[in-house]
Amino acid sequence: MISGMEQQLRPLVARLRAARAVTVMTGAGVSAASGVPTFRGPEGLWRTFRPEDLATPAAFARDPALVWEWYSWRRAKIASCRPNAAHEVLARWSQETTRQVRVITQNVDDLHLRAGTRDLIRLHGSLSETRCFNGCAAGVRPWRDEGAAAPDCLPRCPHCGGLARPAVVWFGESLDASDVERATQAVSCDVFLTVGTSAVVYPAAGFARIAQARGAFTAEINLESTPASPLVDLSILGPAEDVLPAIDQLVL
Ligand code: BJW
Ligand code: ZN
Repeated sequence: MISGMEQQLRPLVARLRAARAVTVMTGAGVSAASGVPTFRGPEGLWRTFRPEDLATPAAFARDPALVWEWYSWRRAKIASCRPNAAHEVLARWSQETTRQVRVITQNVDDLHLRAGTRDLIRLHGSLSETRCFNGCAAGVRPWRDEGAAAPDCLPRCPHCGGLARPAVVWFGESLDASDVERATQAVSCDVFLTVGTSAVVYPAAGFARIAQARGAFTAEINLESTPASPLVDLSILGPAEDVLPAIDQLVL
């Protein structure tokens, strides 16, 4: 007896079995089951906090203590989170030697890395790293920093003494050129799968369409429909932490 879900997954499973190169792009929905808040939706961060107050260079220049307070709270939150079944499946796929599976993430938590994902492409940086806000040459390179910032003693760049900032990509900022280059290469694949992203933030939101134009079979796994749903070859509605393990079992 074939379940409804299995029936729905069949076209994707067939493509995954035949694929030599698979690219998976993830968003906040992949980490939701681990307890990391998403950005959009009923429980999302942007319901309570305004991105223009917290996630732009202008917001940091205006009130660095407020921005650091928010990021310190989020650092503390992710410290208690663990990778879930979705991260684990993707980590295992990335370690395969028979086909190439590349993972691109928009997530700034470390859960893909902690699950063991190889050669992860992190488009929006890392919540656990800090870099110079002053623009000094040496401080461009982020350093590991998982601590909380004290409002009266904000983190400083060890190279120039200027203010340091979370090493994430804010709205209006360019993504790291080498990450974009790696992602652009990864978009050339046989199967391009997006998981747990609202598909509204660019350039990431444009990758599925580019992959499709280059001949990839495209699929989306998400709790709800997104602007990408009508464009992809297959849209699967469901939680990533259930759907990815189900696909993993069927592909075997
Ligand atoms: C589940 C689930 C479960 C829940 N299972 N699913 C072209 C067109 C229009 C605008 C632009 C454009 N190009 C650039 C822009 C401007 C801007 C942009 O895209 N704006 C749009 C919002 C309109 N982009 C930028 O500014 C980017 N920079 C850039 O392009 O530079 C060049 C440039 C410079 C100057 C001018 C113009 C161009 C940078 C974007 C940086 C995004 N930064 C953030 C914050 C990171 C730091 C931090 O964490 O604080 O990144 S914003 C936030 O959104 C975060 C995320 O990575 C990103 C994407 O969110 P994501 O992952 O999709 O999460 P959600 O919450 O939106 O969705 C979760 C989904 O999961 C939901 O659908 C749920 O249903 C689902 N879900 N549980 C499966 N269990
Ligand atoms: Zn500096």
